[in-house]
Amino acid sequence: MKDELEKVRSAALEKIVRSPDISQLTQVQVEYLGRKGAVTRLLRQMGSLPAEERPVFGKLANELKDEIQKEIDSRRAELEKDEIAQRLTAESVDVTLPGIRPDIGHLHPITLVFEEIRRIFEGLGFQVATGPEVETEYHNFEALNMPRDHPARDMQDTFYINDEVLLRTHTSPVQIRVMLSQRPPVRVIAPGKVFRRDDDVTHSPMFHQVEGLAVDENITLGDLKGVLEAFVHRLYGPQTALRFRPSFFPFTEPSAEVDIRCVICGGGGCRTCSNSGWLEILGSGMVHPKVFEAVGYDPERYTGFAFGVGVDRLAMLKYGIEDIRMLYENDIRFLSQF
Ligand code: 2NL
Repeated sequence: MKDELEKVRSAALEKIVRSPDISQLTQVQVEYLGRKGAVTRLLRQMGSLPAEERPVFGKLANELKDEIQKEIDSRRAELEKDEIAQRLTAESVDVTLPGIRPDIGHLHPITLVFEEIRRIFEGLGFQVATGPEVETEYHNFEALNMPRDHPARDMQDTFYINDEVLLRTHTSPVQIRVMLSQRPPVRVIAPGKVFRRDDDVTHSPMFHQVEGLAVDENITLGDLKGVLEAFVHRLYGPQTALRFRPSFFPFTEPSAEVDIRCVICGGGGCRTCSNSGWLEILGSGMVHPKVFEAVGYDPERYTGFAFGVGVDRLAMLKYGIEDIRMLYENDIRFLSQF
């Protein structure tokens, strides 16, 4: 029986040290110390021994049981330590590694310039008005003193939907709608997309415009000049020189175009200003009495000024964009620079 104990002991100790993980160690524990385990069985067989041998054998068997239990506990502690060490290596995070930068969106340069213009005119007491891009001939042309036979109407190469419906060629019809729906005083700007049948290196069939309109008693050309000067100085800096040149539009009288000192060369002459030292950025004038008549305003009582500015060109000048097509291709490498 003692030999038996020794055999069980060496086999058990061997299996304990060789257990590669906690689950196999638990199996070894069941195999030796469980209800049907080898040591348990030996203790049960004690009854068949002569009475005088029982205490000695019982003592040895219980010592063996304790020893195996002790070995299992220490092996378990060792395996647990190993497992934790392994997890620490496997799951460790190097906090010094550079992070993965998420792609974030950018505002389009046209949007940035729209926002800047809006902020400037809001500061001058103007409100933003919007309206449909698909317009009637009436709001886009008739009400603006351009009857069907008016030469300015062929000057504008227009996308027609049908005889009376078209893609707006300017945002003036938004202001016509504002005047039709409210009495003076009016101070609005109308930003948005406009459409003309032009498509070459410097023209796009869709481009962006902001128009402005102020109507009240006693609005003068001086008000027009003051507002446009404040606008240019806030957009391009207070050192920017302006000049007003007489011009013609069917919807204003008198009319003036506004040039600014070339923001690229400072007036010395370059490709952008065609060596003139000036850049044409705005058309403007005093609202024509015929326009007031069309919207039911009394031209004897009210005067007003209006202007229109192309936003695509302003954005190109502001950000040094040379090719207008960059604005419409939506190339992420271009857009992410703003
Ligand atoms: C240009 C010229 C201009 C207007 C737009 C306007 C609007 C109403 C009444 C009278 Cl409702 N005028 N708008 C006036 C003068 C010029 O734009 O070259 N834009 C880029």
